[in-house]
Amino acid sequence: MRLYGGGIVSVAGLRLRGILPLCFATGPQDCDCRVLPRLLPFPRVKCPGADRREVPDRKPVSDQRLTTSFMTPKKIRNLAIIAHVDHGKTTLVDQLLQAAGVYRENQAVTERAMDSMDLEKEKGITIKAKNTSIHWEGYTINIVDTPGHADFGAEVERVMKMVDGVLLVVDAFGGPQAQTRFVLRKALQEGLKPIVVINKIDRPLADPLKVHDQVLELFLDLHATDDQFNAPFLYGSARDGYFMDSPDDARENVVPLLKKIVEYIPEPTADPEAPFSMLVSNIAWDDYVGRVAMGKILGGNVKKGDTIWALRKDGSKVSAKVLKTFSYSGLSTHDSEGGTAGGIVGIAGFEDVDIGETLAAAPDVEALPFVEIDPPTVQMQFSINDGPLSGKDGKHVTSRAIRDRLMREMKTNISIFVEDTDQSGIFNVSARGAMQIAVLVETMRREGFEVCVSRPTVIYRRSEDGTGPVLEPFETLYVEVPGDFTQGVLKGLLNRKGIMEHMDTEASGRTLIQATIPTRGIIGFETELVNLTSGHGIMSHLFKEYAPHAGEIITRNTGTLVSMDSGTATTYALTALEERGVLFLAAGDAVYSGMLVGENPRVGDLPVNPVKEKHLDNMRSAGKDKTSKLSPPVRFSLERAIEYIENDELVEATPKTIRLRKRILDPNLRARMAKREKELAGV
Ligand SMILES: Nc1nc2c(ncn2[C@@H]2O[C@H](COP(=O)(O)OP(=O)(O)OP(=O)(O)O)[C@@H](O)[C@H]2O)c(=O)[nH]1
Ligand SMILES: [Mg+2]
Repeated sequence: MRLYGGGIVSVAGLRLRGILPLCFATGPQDCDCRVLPRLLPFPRVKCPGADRREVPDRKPVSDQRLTTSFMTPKKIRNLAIIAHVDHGKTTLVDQLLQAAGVYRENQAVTERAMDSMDLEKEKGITIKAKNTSIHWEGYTINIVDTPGHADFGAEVERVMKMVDGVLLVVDAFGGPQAQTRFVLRKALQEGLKPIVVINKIDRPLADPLKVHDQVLELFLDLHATDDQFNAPFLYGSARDGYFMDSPDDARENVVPLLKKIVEYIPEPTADPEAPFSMLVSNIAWDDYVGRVAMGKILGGNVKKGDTIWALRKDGSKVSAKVLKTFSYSGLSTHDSEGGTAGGIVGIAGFEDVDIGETLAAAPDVEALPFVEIDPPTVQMQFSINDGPLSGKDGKHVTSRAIRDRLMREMKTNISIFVEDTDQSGIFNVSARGAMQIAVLVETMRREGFEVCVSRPTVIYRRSEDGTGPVLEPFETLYVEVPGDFTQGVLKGLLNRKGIMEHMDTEASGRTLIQATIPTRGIIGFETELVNLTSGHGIMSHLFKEYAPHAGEIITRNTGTLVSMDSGTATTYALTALEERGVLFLAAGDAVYSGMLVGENPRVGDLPVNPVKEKHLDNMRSAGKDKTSKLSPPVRFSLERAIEYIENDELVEATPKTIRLRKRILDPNLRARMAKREKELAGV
């Protein structure tokens, strides 16, 4: 019997806790003691059998995989599906899975099956690139589904070395958007062959031929080679399950697309006779064997028991035995017999291996080149929750736990950088956008962490010699709004230091605006756009350049109501406060001094007391209090809260609540610090 990490176990019907003949290794990567039972004392110790590293196999599920994992490169196609957000990539993968018979008859078909993370399902967007494979007409087609949101662009970058071609999906109504340009540029730079899929032709205002021309213009703009420019086009609907070579062909199924993939995407250039080599493009986790390095095998083959080398980024080389290999097909991951040149494989055995590193049969080979990853542009501070309600609903609250978690994130998420600061318990986290950091905070909340996070700031730079002016990141912003809202949106852009470059009004009445805007100005603009256009506006943006600082941007022209007392909010106090502004909390909510409880319509902070009790001078007035009706409070989503706060404020994120607070809770200290800052600024 083995129990990882101890706990309660049932032995012959008895529930026992504590000293048991258990191995307290944290997983089989630490231990494979077969000589149990062994009496080991609490606390957790390493089992004496820990040095033998052999793991029993789970049998592969189907023989088909056994044969396909050792296919020749001729019969393998590796492709990534890339597009702007929501253009239908994941829905397209659903159709390919169905066409390849992944679902048994009567089996419920999962919508957007590749969006398997909880957060992806809730938000309806893809966050992590994931791979699967299908078998069709004797071919193994490895498919990588990628995210289309700009903040997760690095997920697209990192899989570029894993594939030999891309399906560029473009919405037949919206046409190419900001992220279409970004992902296509990355694919063309890597020399990958594209197939263009004009999707959603079922939409009433779809104009596939116009979008065809727009995509060709984009190819020209991005300096595609002749071969890339002559990419095949397919038209269809991922939702309804058909693709055709021409928009007028009969709408039948996805076979024309599968045929094009096999015919046009090149077979991997991998040499089966060469020694084993692979570039690590992704890291996964297996509960039994720990870290799993995934990538495309560029030479030779690999199987369980082989000794291979990891060529680390810092130049060091370590060897390890392959504990297990995995293949990815249909909706699941399977143990495999190994992998051969051209195929995509997961390899377990290294406790510490990162994306971008090379695995090879011998230590004396050159490390394989990895793709260039764009630098992060925004930064946020993560700190321990030092508020009075700290530790009430989170399991992980210490600085060490937060630091370990952030460092772990940096290992699997190549566009996130974590740095210690000179203040203990405070870490700087840099990323591609506020949404990417918000997803990390949300994930940590769900894992039981409590953290405080600051408003995102952009990462400034100096010109190369360090003497020039301060530079800040700028983006190209694309906005589409119904014509009536144009004026309001232009005013909003101007306030955020946006400079309009191009404006076009279509016959349908839609106005397309292209502007250059500091990244600072984009933070929070999406919410403003939704409010300005009653939800009809859409926007996308793309990093453009570092340029001189554009001057101060005021994104919030309201102040806040700050609690000056701690306790429980009362109906009596909140009823009075409603006249002062919009409230963020309801009666019964816990409050502390320094917490933001509402929005003050005027700039500046107004101290208020939301916990004041009514002085009960007789029974009748006590009854009246209960009948008071309060408007429902504004409850911020995590992303909205992060964009809303100012620099002297923090978002307190715990598993159960999101609170806004002043960075300095003590009102006297806060006032003193504000005064000192003003003096320093010479105001
Ligand atoms: N009308 C129509 N809707 C579609 C079609 N394909 C996808 N959709 C819808 O478009 C929305 C987005 O689809 P997804 O497949 O999640 O798009 P995606 O490109 O994977 O999005 P991200 O991964 O977040 O970038 C969903 O509501 C789909 O139902 C289509 O062919 N026609
Ligand atoms: Mg998706």
